[in-house]
Amino acid sequence: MDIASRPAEPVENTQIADAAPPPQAPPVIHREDYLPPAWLIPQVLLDFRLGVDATHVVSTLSVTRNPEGNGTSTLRLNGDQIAPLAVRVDGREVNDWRLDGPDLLVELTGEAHSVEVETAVNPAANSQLMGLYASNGMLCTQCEAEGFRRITFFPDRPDVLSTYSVKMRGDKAQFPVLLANGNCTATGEGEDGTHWAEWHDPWPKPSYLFALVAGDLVANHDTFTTMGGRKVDLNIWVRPGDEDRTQHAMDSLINSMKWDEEAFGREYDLDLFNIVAVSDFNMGAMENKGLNVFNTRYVLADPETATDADYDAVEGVIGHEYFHNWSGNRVTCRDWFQLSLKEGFTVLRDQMFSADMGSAAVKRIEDVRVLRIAQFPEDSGPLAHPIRPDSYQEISNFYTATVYNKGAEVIRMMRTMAGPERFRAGTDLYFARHDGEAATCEDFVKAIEDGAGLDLTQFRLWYSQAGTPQLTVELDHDGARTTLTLTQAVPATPGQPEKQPVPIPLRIALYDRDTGAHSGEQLVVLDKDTGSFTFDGFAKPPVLSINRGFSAPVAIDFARANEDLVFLAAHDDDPFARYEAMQGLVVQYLVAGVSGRLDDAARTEGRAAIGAAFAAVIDDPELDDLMRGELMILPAETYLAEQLLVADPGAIHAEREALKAWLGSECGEGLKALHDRAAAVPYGRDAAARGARKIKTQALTLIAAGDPAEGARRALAQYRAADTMTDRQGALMVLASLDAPERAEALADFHQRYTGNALVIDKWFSLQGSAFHPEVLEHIKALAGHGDFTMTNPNRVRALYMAAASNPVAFHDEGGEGYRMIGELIRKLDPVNPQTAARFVPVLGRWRRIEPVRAALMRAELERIAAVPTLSRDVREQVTKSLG
Ligand code: 0A1
Ligand code: ZN
Repeated sequence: MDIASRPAEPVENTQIADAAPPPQAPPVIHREDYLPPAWLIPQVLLDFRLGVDATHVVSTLSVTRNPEGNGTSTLRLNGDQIAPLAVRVDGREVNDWRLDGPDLLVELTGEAHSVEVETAVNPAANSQLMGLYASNGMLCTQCEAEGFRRITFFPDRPDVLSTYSVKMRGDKAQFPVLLANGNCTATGEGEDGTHWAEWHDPWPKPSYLFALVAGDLVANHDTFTTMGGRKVDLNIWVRPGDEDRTQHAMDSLINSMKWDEEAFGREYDLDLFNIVAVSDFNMGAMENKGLNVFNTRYVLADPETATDADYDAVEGVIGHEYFHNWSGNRVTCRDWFQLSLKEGFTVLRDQMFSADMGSAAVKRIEDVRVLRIAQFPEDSGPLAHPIRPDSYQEISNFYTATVYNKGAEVIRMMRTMAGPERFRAGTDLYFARHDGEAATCEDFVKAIEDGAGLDLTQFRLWYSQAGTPQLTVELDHDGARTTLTLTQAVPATPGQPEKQPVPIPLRIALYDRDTGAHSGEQLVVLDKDTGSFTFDGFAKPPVLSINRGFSAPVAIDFARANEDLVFLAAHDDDPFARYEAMQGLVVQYLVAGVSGRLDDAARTEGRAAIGAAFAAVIDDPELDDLMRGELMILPAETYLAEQLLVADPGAIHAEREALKAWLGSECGEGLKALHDRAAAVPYGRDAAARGARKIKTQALTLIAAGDPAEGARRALAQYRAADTMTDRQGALMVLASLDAPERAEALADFHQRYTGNALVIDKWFSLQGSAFHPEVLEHIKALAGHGDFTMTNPNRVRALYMAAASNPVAFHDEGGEGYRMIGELIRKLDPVNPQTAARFVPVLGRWRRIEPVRAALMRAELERIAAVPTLSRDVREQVTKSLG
């Protein structure tokens, strides 16, 4: 039976249920329990006989006793769903090995040995996509975090660094291209149509950075000469037919290599850099040494099939993986609790790179939006954890927005406090000090402290405490003196009831109401529960611009007059603060609305202020369109829910939609003019043309909210005239939410036009899953039965169901249908791909912050999942914590 169609629920028989052992809680691993490895593996030889259904692996480890280890004679080699076919020590077969659960234990008497282990795996049956698996007839690996142990037995922990030599043999017709880490050192022909290749990676690395790829692939090839004069061959490998869609990825790679030299002094260290695109992948991409493996989504791009946002994502992920070569590979992590050491820092580096490649202002706004939508809810829910967690059951569950995005914000704060030059001195010291090592977050902080000359004693709390600090702001004006009083509270989170104040660096400016100007930005650091800062020289109360550039990842509670927000939205010279003022205006209004605090007069006043600010944004000739587009984006419903202790998602949706409709008609003429102007801008990849495309769809969304018939008419025209995916997808997105005849026509055309192009068909699923259409749940059910839907491809599963789970109309359906749908998905997907299944649990885990009727339904769904006795460790951990 196909694994995906196994019955998901236990048989309803109380006798069976009673007899079944209770589900076992997976063991908890604690950061404090770290012990150095007992044995080191300076060298690894791997010999692969490749086959899609059966791959045979011989691994030869040179094993030496670690002088810093505990002296045990037992060598523990981790395994996961593999069995040893043979074990040899110093060339002689031994039989006294034992299995301890999934691990292989071998007794060693001396100080250094050669240990050889044979295993066999079935890549075609590997639906988890961890270890060695088959994707579209090719073979590839994913080893981070603990996938290497699904290929061969090994001390699969990041502090065991080895040099790898790999030999692989396989059918030449099936696998014409054979790739591994490092450089190719020899190739040859074998018998029966086979061929082989040997690869050697001179840089010691942990097992999670191992990679192998074999398949029928073609490359876009280029070269890059490093600052030290090394000529590097660059290849982007894709399936034949996709090569014309790789140029943007190649340009992004070359830009990344150059940028890392200039911004961080980091030079590439091999003669070859390979990227391979695979269509079945659990995450975005993987930084394996010299052989990055990418989800096709972050490689393939052309104007016909990729939106401008997709182009940006390709650039950002290519940069991210490339930057890992130093922040992650040359300096790696001692243990998985240190994940943010490489991820937080590398996200910061990719954010800085993208900012330098395009509009820094827009990039900052986008990054903060992601943080608020994805990380803030995580930090205030049952799965909250510090950027350096203290414990885990399944490490895959800790590749989170907290570790990645809050991790980046924490390092960004150090940069803000040090200034760019001193921060660079700190990172230079970090790389010099720890090159070739498996380091800790503490090592990083110490290097920044020493190199940048900062005292980060108290700042370390950002690594150990979870929860988004809440900052209350008061501004008093008395005579000529202005006093700013700041109060912080770090909320309690699971396992951390008491918190200490953290240093919060805030870039601020005070605007003089009469002149409309400020006399310079300042950095204030609040490092106590409460602090006051005084300013002289203002005849009238100044207008405060605070947390400029989002200098600290905090939530701010500052009740202020609409008039001040309108002023900042129009005048602030910090683009982020301008966006923030616009958001603040809308958030204040919508939150008051859903809380029943808006009487008619306040509603009229609130709308008038928002309408005036919007009209100014639409008309402001000084604004570029990319920035105009940002200012026109209304706060997300999840972010609005985050402002409330207990949220009613239905009320939030209704209030936000009502504002959209009001804005659409109030600013209708301006929006139509904007849409017409943008539609006349010819195609280009420059900022002006991209900006025009961005506002085109923003305007269309609001026009459709105000006047659905006019919206549908314009959307269909935009769809038909589209010469880019940006315009086509934007138009289809608007149509997908409308109950209009144009909808079906455009959706059918889109599917037919892009049949066979998986990434675009993903968009087709996703657009319908995220539509605010009254029948969206029926649509999603029908799509789940569509011939193009499959549970085995994570991109397709996410396209439909992440869209559904993030769509308030579908997910928060009053009857609980959306919760049941996601619960059922988790139960069905878990046996196929637990890592991807576990990603859907946190949305249900938000139940405590949702009104009681829905909360009960969400909780019931979590309980239904928890009752499955065979749950994976991944889903079990998330569900248990979400219920607890
Ligand atoms: N290190 C990668 C993320 C990654 C983690 C786990 C994976 O397993 C499926 C894959 C990729 C990054 O930060 O890009
Ligand atoms: Zn990363």
